[in-house]
Amino acid sequence: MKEPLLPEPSDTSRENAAEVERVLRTLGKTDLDQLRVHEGMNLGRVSIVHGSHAEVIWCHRDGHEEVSACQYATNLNLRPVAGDWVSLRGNYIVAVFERRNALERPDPNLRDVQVLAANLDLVLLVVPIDRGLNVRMLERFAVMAFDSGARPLVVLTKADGASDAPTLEIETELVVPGVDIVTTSSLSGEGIEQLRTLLHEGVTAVMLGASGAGKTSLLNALEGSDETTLSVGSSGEGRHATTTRKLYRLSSGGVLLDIPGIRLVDLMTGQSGVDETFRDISALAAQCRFRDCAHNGDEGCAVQAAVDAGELAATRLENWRLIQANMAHQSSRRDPATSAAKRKRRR
Ligand SMILES: Nc1nc2c(ncn2[C@@H]2O[C@H](COP(=O)(O)OP(=O)(O)OP(=O)(O)O)[C@@H](O)[C@H]2O)c(=O)[nH]1
Ligand SMILES: [Mg+2]
Ligand SMILES: [Zn+2]
Repeated sequence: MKEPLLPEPSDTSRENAAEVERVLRTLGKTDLDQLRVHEGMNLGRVSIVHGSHAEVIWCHRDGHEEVSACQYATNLNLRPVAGDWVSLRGNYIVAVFERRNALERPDPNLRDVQVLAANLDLVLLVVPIDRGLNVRMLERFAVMAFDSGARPLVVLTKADGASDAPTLEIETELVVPGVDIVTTSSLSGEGIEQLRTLLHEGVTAVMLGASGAGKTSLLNALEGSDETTLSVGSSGEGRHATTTRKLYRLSSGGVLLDIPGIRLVDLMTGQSGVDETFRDISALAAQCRFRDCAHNGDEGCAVQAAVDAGELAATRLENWRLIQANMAHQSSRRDPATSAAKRKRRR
């Protein structure tokens, strides 16, 4: 029998590595997350960010886990967000691992992109149906979700208050073709078990929706927890019950990020997300005579022809136009050269 060239690791260190891996899995680590730390450092995942420090759930080398408020090392490579994997030395975050994807929107003052959450498998588009379906909102959220690179999933909420949920589900399918839909009620418990099944170990999900859509209520229904929710005003909008982005570990094994409601006007859209959300229009556009067809009375426009033939809803094209206009507006505001040029022209 040949002697092994290298000594086998001792049983205890093997066990501990397995225990560390087990803890990281409960934090949502997947095979896609390549996390290697240097000697003397520990691995963790950011659960909440409070300005100058972050709460990190992390794992000792011996496999026991801890939650610490961590400061940022000087020259930290990235500003951490909820969902980030980090290297810790003591109570300092010394490195943020490269993100495999991220949910983003522009900074409210439009100077920079704001990262809402990182390293996601699912983006739950949380949309209430107790006052019918807000198609424009769903479209915007879908575009944002597709742009993140994670898989979108529609979660219709407040089904207990909906007049005709089955019809609204069909309407939803037409807005986001090919995206799965779960209809829920945090009040009656409808759909909650189905959601639990989807949020198994290895899945990190973030809830994207307007304030008052019922995101935190979903979390409470899933976990039997008691996080703050607030009633919705007559406009249907909530009052920002949730004010921080926070990562929760679910009893179903998955990880769920609850974030404050997003206002429709804050939504950023990217072209690839628009193309995914409006797959019907993208497919038709390939048949237009001109590659840069604006589908707005252009000669040989296949999209307009489909509307005329009753094969594509005119409102669908109208919404597509609105999103394109909004995108152009946002990118011109983001790009200082364009804004300067505009200001000049206005003078
Ligand atoms: N009838 C009914 N009401 C619901 C349901 N889910 C949530 N609500 C109510 O909707 C209101 C807003 O719910 P929240 O869970 O706070 O909404 P949110 O999306 O977390 O809102 P923000 O934290 O502000 O972004 C609360 O008054 C909830 O009781 C539901 O399934 N049915
Ligand atoms: Mg909330
Ligand atoms: Zn066209």
